[in-house]
Amino acid sequence: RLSRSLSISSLSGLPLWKEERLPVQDLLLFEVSWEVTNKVGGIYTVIQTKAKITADEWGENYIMMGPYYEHNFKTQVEKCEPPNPAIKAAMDSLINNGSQVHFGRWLIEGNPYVILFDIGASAWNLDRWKGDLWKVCNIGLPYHDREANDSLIFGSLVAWFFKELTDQLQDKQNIIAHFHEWQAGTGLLLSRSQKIPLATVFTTHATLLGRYLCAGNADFYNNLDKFNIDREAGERQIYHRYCLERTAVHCAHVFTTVSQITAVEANHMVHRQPDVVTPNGLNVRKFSAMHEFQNLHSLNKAKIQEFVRGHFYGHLDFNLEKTLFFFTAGRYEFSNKGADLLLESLSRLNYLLRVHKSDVTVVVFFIMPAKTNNFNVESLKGQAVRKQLWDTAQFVKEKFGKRLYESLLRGEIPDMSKILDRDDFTIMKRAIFATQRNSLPPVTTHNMLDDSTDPILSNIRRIGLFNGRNDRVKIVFHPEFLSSTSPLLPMDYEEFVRGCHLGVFPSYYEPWGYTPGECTVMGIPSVTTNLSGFGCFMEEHVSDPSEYGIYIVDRRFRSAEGSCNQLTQFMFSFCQQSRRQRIIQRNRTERLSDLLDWRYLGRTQGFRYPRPSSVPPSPSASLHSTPHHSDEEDDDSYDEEEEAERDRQNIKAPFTLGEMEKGK
Ligand code: G6P
Ligand code: 1S3
Repeated sequence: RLSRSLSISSLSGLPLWKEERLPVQDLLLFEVSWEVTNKVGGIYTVIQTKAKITADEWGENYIMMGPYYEHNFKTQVEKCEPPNPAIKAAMDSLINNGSQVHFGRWLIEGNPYVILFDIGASAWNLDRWKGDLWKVCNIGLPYHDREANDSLIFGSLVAWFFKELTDQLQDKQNIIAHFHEWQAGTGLLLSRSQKIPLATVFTTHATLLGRYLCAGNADFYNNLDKFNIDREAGERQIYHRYCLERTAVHCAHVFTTVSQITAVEANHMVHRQPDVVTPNGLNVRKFSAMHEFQNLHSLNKAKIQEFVRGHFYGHLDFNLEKTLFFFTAGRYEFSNKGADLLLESLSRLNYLLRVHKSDVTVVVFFIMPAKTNNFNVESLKGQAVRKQLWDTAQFVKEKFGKRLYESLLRGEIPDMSKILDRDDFTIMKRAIFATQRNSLPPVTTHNMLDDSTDPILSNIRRIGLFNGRNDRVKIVFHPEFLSSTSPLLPMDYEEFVRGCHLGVFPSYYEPWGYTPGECTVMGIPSVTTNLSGFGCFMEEHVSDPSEYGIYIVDRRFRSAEGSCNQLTQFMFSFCQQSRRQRIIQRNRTERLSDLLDWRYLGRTQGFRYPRPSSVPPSPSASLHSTPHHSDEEDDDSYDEEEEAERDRQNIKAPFTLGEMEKGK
């Protein structure tokens, strides 16, 4: 496998290198990130999903580097010896000089090798390494900034390792080192300052200033060229971090970012135009049966319905078959992730559904971790009440079944009005009485530590969406990541997404945005914005994204009021779709997954999905267009393969990137 050649141009996109081809066995590729085996945010997803295809291509010459945490190592890594003697010798050199370094295989798809550095065990070097940093680039780190100090220890260890490794290799193998984000960037700048012979790549997934300025409600995109960035960083007390980031950016041979919009941001916030934009992908698993993901939607929706039965006990005066599940999820950055816009739009959606006397109910889940004191009693009680009703129903059903059976054995049809006795009715009445409640179903599932100042709760209080009987929009704020072991909503994130109808991510600051991408590969429609890398990518590669279930809110050229109305309209139109239209739309959404597959991402340039030839699923424009559909909710006769085939013939071109690949 390693005898294959690697075109460097596919890595960097630099015209200078276009013709140069180096054999893979002469290269070692290191990927350095704070999130290797350590889940903090979106970078973990990038690294973890890319591992398989990279390991397939690079084999044993691909190694990741990250910080060592005992728990992560024990639960995610299989310890082993480094097969490359030079790597072993370099590690031994660090270990013999008082540091701790661990090697193993990360137990994810692709099984990549990882080298993990113990930050705590090397902390005794901190003062000396701070002095070294100051000497080479005049950046001083304050003692109280733990993250910056850890970044320096990590970076110093990485640079030291590379020094030892290159001494060992003596030019026998060349090294490419790819660093992610400012925490890992310190290793890059220290390696460069020591003139270690590495080819370096630095990828930013968000600039420090971009994140801070947007979270502070600055009119960011209209003032990109007007900020005094040094002053802004100083005022936010992140000047030293910003210096580390900017130095790493300028020291890298190749600078990349994850989207065009972040490329523009980087140009202003760190003063370097990225050499290449490398969009984020996913490790897409295709089911052999085309409808498998639709079945999974049904199965998982049933689990969410169970939760809703418990949570809204005593208030289940809405039809669960006509209830849609929307959700938003991610890091709890209230305005950056667009939770502010979503809440405002939900209040308008509630109004629209009410005045149109719609029979549709929307339950909206907010999955964003905040500080809590665990689940609240009312939510737990809801699930207990549901369970009790279920047990009662089973008990009565058993009795009923037994009596019916006996009577049939006797050759009699029983008198249905007498088959249950007084006790049975008493049990059932007691169970129903237990569902009486004086309070409204809670809007949050947990006891919040900052209840009175929490931004989601404060806004719910302002707009008055309290899960009242007349509200058509109900809210469930689950301030903790989902887990299949939860006593409340026992589902993992993937199952939950599959069971929902629409993901809503109206972010203001989102360099890429994995959440809508994850929805897409599972065939779940989603809302994104033209300020997110994902939204811009879809606009570029799909002729009419909303036809494929990708709704892009314009947050760039419209006022906040305009964006809010647009989001409301998207959601309202979605609520007007029939079940059949939703099924068709999900099929189309899932067809886009090739676009987000790491295997094809490098080849998407110039590729554009045409508008589907048959039904425009957009409900407002197309409620009665071809192919003729019946509005009967349970009509599942639509044939997805037929439509895909029709599109293939109309387009006369590879319909998916996968087909394009096979045709090569
Ligand atoms: C999937 C299943 C169908 C089910 C449908 C419900 O497509 O294969 O059997 O009817 O989901 O869709 P809905 O949008 O109403 O949840
Ligand atoms: C960042 O993580 P975040 O959610 O803080 O990096 C992600 C991976 O590139 C990206 O998807 C996201 O938009 C950024 O914001």
